[in-house]
Amino acid sequence: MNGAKDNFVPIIKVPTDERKLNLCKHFYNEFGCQPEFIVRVPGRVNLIGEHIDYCGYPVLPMALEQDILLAGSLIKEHKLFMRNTNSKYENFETELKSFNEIVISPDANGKPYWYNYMLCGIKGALEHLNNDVLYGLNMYVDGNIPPASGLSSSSALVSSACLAFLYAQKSILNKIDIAGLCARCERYIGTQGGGMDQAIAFLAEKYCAQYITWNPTKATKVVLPEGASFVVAHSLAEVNKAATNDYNRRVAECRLAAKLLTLSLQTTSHTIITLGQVQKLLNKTLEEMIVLVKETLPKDIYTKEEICAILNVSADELDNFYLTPNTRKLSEFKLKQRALHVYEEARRVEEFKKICENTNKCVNGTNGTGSVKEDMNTLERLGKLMSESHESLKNLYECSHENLDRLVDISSQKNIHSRLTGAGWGGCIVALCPREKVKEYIETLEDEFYVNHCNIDKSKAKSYVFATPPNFGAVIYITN
Ligand code: ADP
Ligand code: NG1
Ligand code: MG
Repeated sequence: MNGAKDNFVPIIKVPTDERKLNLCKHFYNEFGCQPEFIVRVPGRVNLIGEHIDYCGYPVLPMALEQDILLAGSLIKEHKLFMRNTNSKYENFETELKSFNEIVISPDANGKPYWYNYMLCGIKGALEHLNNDVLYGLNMYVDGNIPPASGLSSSSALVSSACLAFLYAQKSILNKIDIAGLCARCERYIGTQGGGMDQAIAFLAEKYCAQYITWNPTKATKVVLPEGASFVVAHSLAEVNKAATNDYNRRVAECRLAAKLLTLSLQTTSHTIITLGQVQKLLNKTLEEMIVLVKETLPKDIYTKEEICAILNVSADELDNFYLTPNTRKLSEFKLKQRALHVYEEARRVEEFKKICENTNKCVNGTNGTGSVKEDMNTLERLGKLMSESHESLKNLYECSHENLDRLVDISSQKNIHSRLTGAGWGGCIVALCPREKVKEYIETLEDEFYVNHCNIDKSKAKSYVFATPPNFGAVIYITN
C-alpha cells in the first residue's frame, strides 16, 4: 500500500557511482566544498498521446534512465552560482532577486540560454515561497538527456532547479504540487506546455509507464506487455522549442478550434477553453467530436479576419485572449486538422491503455490465456496505434521532420511500428520492438539510417539509439 511518504520526492543517501563522484569533484574544484545534496530529475519518452496534454487529454509517458543531476550547497549570500560539466554551457551567476525581478530573456537570435531554464525553476520556487528565502545556492549541473530532442531535457532542467531551490529553503512540496509548479514556471521560457513532462518527471515509477490525467493531475500505472521493448532513436535534427513559434502556434490553433466548436453553445465569455473541455460541455464521445469537427470546421485554412468575424471579436481581443506574444503576427490557422489530430490521438491513448490492461490480466492468469501468440497480437495492436499516431502527427499536425519519417519508414520495412516522440520538428522516434528482435533492429537502424543515410561512423551511431526500460522519477540524494 502507498504510504503518505510516497507522495513526496524521496530523500535518500546518495549511491556512489562514477558519474556522481565526477560531479562532486567538479563541484569541489569550483566551490571549495562538497555538495550537500544532488537532485536527480529524469527525461521521458512519451509512448503515445502527443500534443494533447495542453488540450486536457491523458498521455502515456515513462521516465528514462537519462537525467539531469544538479549538485547543490547552500550559501549565506543571496546569490545563485550556476555551473555545468559540459563546457558548451557557460558559467552564470546572479544576485538572488525577488520573483518579479527575475527577467528571462533569450539571446539575440531568440534562443534561450541554458541557465534561463534554471531561472524559470527558481522564479517558480520564489513565487511559491512568496520571496521568503533563507539561502543562496551553488549549483553544478551534469546532464545526459540528449538536448532539444523531444526527451524533455528542458523540463528536467527546470524541475531540478525548482526542486533544489525549494529543498535549500526547507520547503517540501508533494509530487503533484511540485509537478504543477514546474509546469507553470517552465512557461516563463515562452512555450505554453501542457504539463506532461513535469508530471512524469515527478510521478514516474520503475517498471511501468504512467497514464496521466489532468485537473487534478493523477498518474495511474500502466504495466507494459512483457514481450515489449521500447527503442529510442535520434533523427540527428535538434530543435529548441522556445526558439521558434511552431509549438505555440499549435497550442493557439487548438484554442481557436475549441472556441469555434463551442459557438454552438452560444457562449460569449473570453475564458480559454480546451478541446477537452468542449467535449465535456457538449457531452459527446470522441467519435462524435470527430464528426463535429468535420461539420463545424470544414475549411483547410482560416484567416485571422475570418476567425475574428466568426467569434465576433476584434483583432486586438484575439491577440490578447487567444494568442501568445510569438503567434500574434500569424495570419492563417489550421483548425480542422489540429482538432482532428487531438480527438483521434486521445482515442488512441485510451485504446493503448486498454490493450495493456487486458494483456496484463492475461499474463496474470485472470482469463488464463497468456500465450505467446496472444502477446504477438498485442504488440501488433499497440504498434499499429503508434504508427497511426505518427501518420497523424506528420499529416494533420505537421510536426514531423524528413529524418524522423525516414527512421519510421526504415522501421516499418522491418515490421517495427514507431512514431515521433515529444514535440517533434526533429528529435527522436520511439519504436515498439519485440524483445527478442531489439539487437537486430538497432543494428538495422545503425546501418541503414546512421551509416548509409547520414554518413556517420558505425561506432558513433551506437550513441544515437538505445532500448529503454521505464525508470523512476525525481529524487533528492543527500551526501552525508
Ligand atoms: P527538449 O525536447 O529536450 O525538452 P527543448 O527545446 O525544450 O528540448 O529544450 C532544450 C534546451 O534545454 C537546450 O537547448 C538547452 O538550453 C537546455 N538543456 C538541455 N539539457 C541541458 C544540459 N544538460 N545542460 C544545460 N542545458 C541543457
Ligand atoms: P518537449 O518535446 O519535451 O519539449 C513538449 C511539451 C509537452 C507536450 C509535448 C508534445 C513542454 C515543456 N513540453 O515536449 O507538454 O506538449 O511537447 O506532446 O512544453
Ligand atoms: Mg522541452
